[in-house]
Amino acid sequence: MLKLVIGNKNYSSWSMRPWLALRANNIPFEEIFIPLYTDVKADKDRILSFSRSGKVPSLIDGDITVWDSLAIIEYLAEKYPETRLWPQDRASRTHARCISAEMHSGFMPLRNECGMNLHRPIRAIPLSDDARANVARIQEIWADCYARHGKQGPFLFGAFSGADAMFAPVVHRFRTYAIPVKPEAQAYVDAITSLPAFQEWTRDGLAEALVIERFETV
Ligand SMILES: N[C@@H](CCC(=O)N[C@@H](CS)C(=O)NCC(=O)O)C(=O)O
Repeated sequence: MLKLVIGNKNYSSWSMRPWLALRANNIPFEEIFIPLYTDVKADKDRILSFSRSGKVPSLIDGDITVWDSLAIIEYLAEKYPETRLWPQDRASRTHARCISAEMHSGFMPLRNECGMNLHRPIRAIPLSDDARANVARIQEIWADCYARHGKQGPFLFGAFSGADAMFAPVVHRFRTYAIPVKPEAQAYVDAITSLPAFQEWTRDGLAEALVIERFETV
């Protein structure tokens, strides 16, 4: 069976992505949980035993290890083509890959200022101009996808795709930091928050007792 190595569901937005891709598609997997940011050497060594990057997530499929969230989604899309993790037509698939890569490699101001923390009381904070520009760009992406594919379903490309797995964690950040969502992007936020897999991850994350003080100051 596939094994997915993940970190704290409360804090680890990168772990959430492949977990959602698997769960939303009912692909069975064993979850290997390693607490992050504990400063316990044994925890770090355990992560390193799965991936020399020292980071989670990692997917283990027999003798194949995939140690990056987007690479895992690519791997799953190849291994399970019936899941349609990428859209069928080339133009939409390219678009899905572009926005996924944009999310994967960018939006650092928003990420740095609004770390994922599910149990943080919902409260707005002042955002830098750069983070506000990130918020605007993300909503532009959602609204553009909705205009193109909204008739096919509520997700970015109609049905749930790898792009949704990539963007779902940021929906949590919008919620936790009370970031206002424009009406044309709201349908997408509603679709993600209604997804059973998203709700399951959120429930699990909220139930986690592990608190990492340095993430609790924002
Ligand atoms: N590019 C990687 C980034 C993974 C990453 O930064 N993971 C964080 C958790 S969200 C991590 O493992 N941090 C542990 C550490 O730095 O000790 C991916 O997308 O999978």
